[in-house]
Amino acid sequence: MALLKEHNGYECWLRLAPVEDHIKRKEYQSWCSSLVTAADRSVVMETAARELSEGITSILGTTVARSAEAQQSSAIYLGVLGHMADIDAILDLQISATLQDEGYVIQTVDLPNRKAILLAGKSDKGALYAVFHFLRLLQSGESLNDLYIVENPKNGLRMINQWDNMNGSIERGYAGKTIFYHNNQVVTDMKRIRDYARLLASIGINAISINNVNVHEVESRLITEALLPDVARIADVFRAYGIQIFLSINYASPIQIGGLSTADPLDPGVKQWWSDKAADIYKQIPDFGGFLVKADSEFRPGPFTYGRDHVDGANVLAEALEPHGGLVIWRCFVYNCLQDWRDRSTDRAKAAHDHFKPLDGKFLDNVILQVKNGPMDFQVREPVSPLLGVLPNTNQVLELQITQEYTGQQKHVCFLVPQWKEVLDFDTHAKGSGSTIAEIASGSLFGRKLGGIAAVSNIGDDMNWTGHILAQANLYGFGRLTWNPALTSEQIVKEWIVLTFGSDPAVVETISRIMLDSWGIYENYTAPLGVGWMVNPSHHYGPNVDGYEYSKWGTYHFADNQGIGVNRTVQSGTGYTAQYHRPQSDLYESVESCPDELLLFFHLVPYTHKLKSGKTVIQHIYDTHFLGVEQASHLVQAWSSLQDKVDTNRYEQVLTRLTGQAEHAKEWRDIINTYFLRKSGIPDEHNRTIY
Ligand code: GCV
Repeated sequence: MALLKEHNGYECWLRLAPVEDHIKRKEYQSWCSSLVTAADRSVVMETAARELSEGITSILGTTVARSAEAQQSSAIYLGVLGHMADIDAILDLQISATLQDEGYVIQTVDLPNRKAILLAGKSDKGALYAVFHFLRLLQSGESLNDLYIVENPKNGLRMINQWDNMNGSIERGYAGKTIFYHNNQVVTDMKRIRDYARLLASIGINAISINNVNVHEVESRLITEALLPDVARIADVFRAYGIQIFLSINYASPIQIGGLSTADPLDPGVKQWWSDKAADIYKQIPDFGGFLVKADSEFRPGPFTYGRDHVDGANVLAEALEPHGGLVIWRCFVYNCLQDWRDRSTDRAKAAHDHFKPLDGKFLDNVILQVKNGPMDFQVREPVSPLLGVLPNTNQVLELQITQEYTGQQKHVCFLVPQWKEVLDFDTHAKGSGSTIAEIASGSLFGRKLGGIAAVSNIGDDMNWTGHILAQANLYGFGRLTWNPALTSEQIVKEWIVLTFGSDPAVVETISRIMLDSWGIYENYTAPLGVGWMVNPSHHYGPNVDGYEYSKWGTYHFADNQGIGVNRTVQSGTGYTAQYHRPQSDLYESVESCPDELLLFFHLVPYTHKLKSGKTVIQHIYDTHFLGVEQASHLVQAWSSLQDKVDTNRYEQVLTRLTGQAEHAKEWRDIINTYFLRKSGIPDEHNRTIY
C-alpha cells in the first residue's frame, strides 16, 4: 500500500490533493492547461485567478498558462458577466438573467475546434465561488465533459461571528487562542487570518464580525482613531476574499470612549456622536459592513438604561450607518438573567418574543434582528424560536452556534448540520404551511430584501483550527448549508469527507456514519427529552444535573421525586406554547401530541409517564444513557477500522478525542442515571449498574 501523505489538519477541506487516477488526471489536464481571464482584475478576481491556478497545480501537478486572449486550444474562461467579451459571447443569455449578484455559472461549451469551461460570476465574488466549486469538482472525480451548473446563494448574508477578545481569549472557544489579536493588539502577521478568509470564502461566507459581542474595555476602542488602522488591515485581508467585516460595539461607547455623559439614543449629542463615528470608520474602511450589537442582554449596556426600547437603540445606529450603506445587526438574546427559581411564572423561553414581537415594523430598513435558533441557548435539543415566525415586517438573520458550547466543546464529536437542518426545515405556519425557517431567514417568505444566517465560529489558533479535526465539518457544513439550505446532511458530509480525507469508499462510509450519528449519540448520554442545561455552571462542560437548577439564569428542569420538566402550556403553565402559530402551538400544548424529544421542554410529567416509544420517562432516561455510552465506544471502534486509510497524524488526533469522549460519556451516564434513580426511587427494568 502506498504511504499516506501526513497532514496536520491545517488545510482542512482545502487539501487540494493530487488526483491519483492516471487517466482521470490526463483528462483533467487536457481541460486545464490554460486560463483566460480579463487583464484588469479587481482584487477579488485576482484572488479567484490565483486560487484557480494554484489549485490546479496542486491537484493536477501542472502549471496553468494565463492569458487575456481567447485561446485556440481548450481553456478555462474565468470572469464576470458583462465584463468579459469571450464569456458574454458564449453564455446563454437566459442563464445570466437568472443569476443573482453573487451567483455563478460553470459550463462546458463547444467552441469551433476547441472546448472551453466557463467559470462566470454575476460579480467578482460569484467568480470566486465558481472557482472553489470547480476545484471541488476536480477533487470529487466529476466528469468535466458536460458541466452545466447554475448556483445562486439562498441567503444574502452568510456571516461568521467571532467571539474573540483582544487579550487573546475566545469566549466559548475550544481550539486555542484567537488568531486576530495578541496582547491587546491586532496581530502583525496576517497569514493565519488570510488562510482563514480563504477557508471561509471557499464555503461561500461573505461577512464576518471580528470581535466578541460582549465588548470589553479594550475592544470598545476598536472604533477609535487609534485602532481603526489595524481594523482596516484585517478588512484588507478579508476584502480580497469577498468578505465584509463588521465590528461588535459597546452600546455605552459615547460615554466610554466619547467622553459624553450619556448614551441615550434619543439625545442629539449621542446621535451626532454615532454619525461622526460612522464617518470616521468609513474613511478608513469604505466597504465596512456595520455593527453587531448585544444590548441590554446579560449585563451589557443598552437603551433600557434611558427608558428607551430596542427600536430607539438600533435606529440611532442605523441612521448613522445608512449614508455609508452599513447595517445594524441587533441581537434578540434578551432575557431576565436575575430570576428566582421559586418563581414559576417567569419563563426565559418567552423573553425574546415578548421583547421583540411588539416592535415588528418599527426598525429602519438597514436594521436586521439576529435571532438564536432556539428560545434558550444552543442546547443539544430545543424547539425552534417562536420569534422567527412573528416578524413579517422586520429583517431577520438566524443565529446558529458552530462552536460546541453545549454540545461537547470539540472534545466530543457532534456534527451539527442535522440539527440545523431540522431548524431550517421547521414549518412555522406563519403564512400557512411551507413557512419554513429557511424561507424566513433568507427573507423570501416575507419579501424582505435583507436576510441570512450568522453563526458563532469554532476556530482558534490550534494547528488544525478546531481542536477536534471532525469539528471542521461543522464550519464547512455551516457555509454550505447557508449557501443552500436544501442540501442534505448526507451530501454535505460526503463532500467534506472527500475533500478532507479522500474518496476511499470505506473512509467515506465510516466517517459519514460517525458524523451523521454523532448528534443523536451526544443527546443520548446528556440531558434527556429536550430539558437541557444539566451542565457544570460557567464553563458548561460535563454533567451536573442541578448545576443551573437554583441559579439566577432561568434555566430550570424542576426535577423532584415525582417527575421532571417545565410546564410551558397555556392551560396550566407559563403560556409559552401560545407564541407559536397553529398547528404547532396545539402540537406542543398537548402532552399527547408533543414530540417525545421535546417533551420535558414543554411539559412537567411524572417519571412513569409513557412516551410514544412505549417506554416510561424514567426507563427512557436509563436506556438512552446506557445506549449512548455503547454508541460512543462504537465510534472509537469505527474510527480504528480506518487506521490504514487515514494518515497517522490525523488518525491519532481523532482517535485520542474519540477515546476521551467514550470515557466522558460514562461519567455523563452515571451522574444522570444515579441522580434520577435516587430522585425517583424507580429501579432500572434491566437491573444494570446504577450507582
Ligand atoms: C457571548 C450564552 C453564552 C455566552 C454568550 C451569550 C450570548 O449565554 O454562554 O458566553 O456571550 O450566550 O450569546 O451573548
